[in-house]
Amino acid sequence: MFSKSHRTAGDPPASVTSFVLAIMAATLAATTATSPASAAKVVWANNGHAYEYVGAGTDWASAQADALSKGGYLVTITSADEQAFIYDNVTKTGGWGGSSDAETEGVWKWVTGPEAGTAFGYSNWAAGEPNNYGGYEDYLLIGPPGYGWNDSGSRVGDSYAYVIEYDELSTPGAVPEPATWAMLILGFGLLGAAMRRSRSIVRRAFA
Ligand SMILES: [Ca+2]
Ligand SMILES: [Ca+2]
Repeated sequence: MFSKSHRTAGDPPASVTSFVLAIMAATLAATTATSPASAAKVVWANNGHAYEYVGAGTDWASAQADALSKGGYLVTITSADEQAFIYDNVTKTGGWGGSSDAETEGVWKWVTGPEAGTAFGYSNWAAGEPNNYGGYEDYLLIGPPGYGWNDSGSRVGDSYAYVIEYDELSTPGAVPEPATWAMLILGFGLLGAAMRRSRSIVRRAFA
């Protein structure tokens, strides 16, 4: 009797422990495998940033609003290497990027992300661009490889895909979503209860 209880000191019943751990492991595995937010993101090892191509066309302001709502920003391409990575891994057709000359015509700068307010170092304008065609082109539209960047407008009909850049998601999908946290908290709670029950069995045996 005594030796049997003593053997379980500080150690919850194996069946309960393994059950709880199985719930927690399954929850983590399911999140990692099925998180839709991570499916389209690609991480560039050079800066740890994640890039996401959104194929649904929209105007520049709506694209930036969507990027912000997701915790990112319209992409800022500040080196030939970053441009090459995007062409090779994110999109070959391009889309809106985070630059504008809306504030002062002809003065292009980054207006999104950590580079907001800074002038271009690297640029990839297509031949003859930016040309402010029609007098209304104030937003950066990344063109395909071999062409380059164009300035485009934000009128109805100026509807394009876009690229979102994320600074904080060097391992997208690794951050458990709220439902997962609830399951993990439940799991830890059950584990704690099992351990307390085990200790009370031991105390009763000693009493
Ligand atoms: Ca960037
Ligand atoms: Ca243009």
